[in-house]
Amino acid sequence: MNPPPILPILRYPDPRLHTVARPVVAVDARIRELIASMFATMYDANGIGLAATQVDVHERVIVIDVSESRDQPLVLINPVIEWASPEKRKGEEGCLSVPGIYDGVERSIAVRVRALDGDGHERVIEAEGMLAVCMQHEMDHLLGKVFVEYLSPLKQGRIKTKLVKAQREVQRA
Ligand code: GNR
Ligand code: NI
Repeated sequence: MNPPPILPILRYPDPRLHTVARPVVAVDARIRELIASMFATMYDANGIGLAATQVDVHERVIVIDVSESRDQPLVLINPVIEWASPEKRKGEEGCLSVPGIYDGVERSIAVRVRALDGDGHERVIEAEGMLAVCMQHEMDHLLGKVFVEYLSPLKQGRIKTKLVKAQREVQRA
């Protein structure tokens, strides 16, 4: 078996990040290969999560690892939020698709999510802390939503300008 390829990550304000992902129809070899590539890509970029949307695949697949040791992989296919705590907290977020930008976003402090795992088995995950934040951030990606859309239009505009400029500079180099 070849090592899974590291995939290019779409960068905000790429319009493809606003695509709504479709449900996975069957957890087959193609999906398992996508998952392996997504983990390789996430670990390579030192991220704690990655949604398929970010690698330009518009199907409902998420990989997560919030562990310090980078050895607690979690796969969420066709995830549904069954319950979200009414209590919310504002925490600093970043995104591999919005490099170098960090800002506060309000999220439910706890969630219960139903999803299929990498073997296609249904699982229910109860999460709080960083895992709860990450699951909500990744499920937003599958709906075409990037965390900066929670910020003021002024901040969004500044972030767009900054990233477009940075992208132009790396293309010139
Ligand atoms: O690596 C990531 N870190 C992070 C930090 C705070 C809140 C959310 C995240 S998710 C992010 C990886 C990513 O962009 N996933 O979509
Ligand atoms: Ni992200």
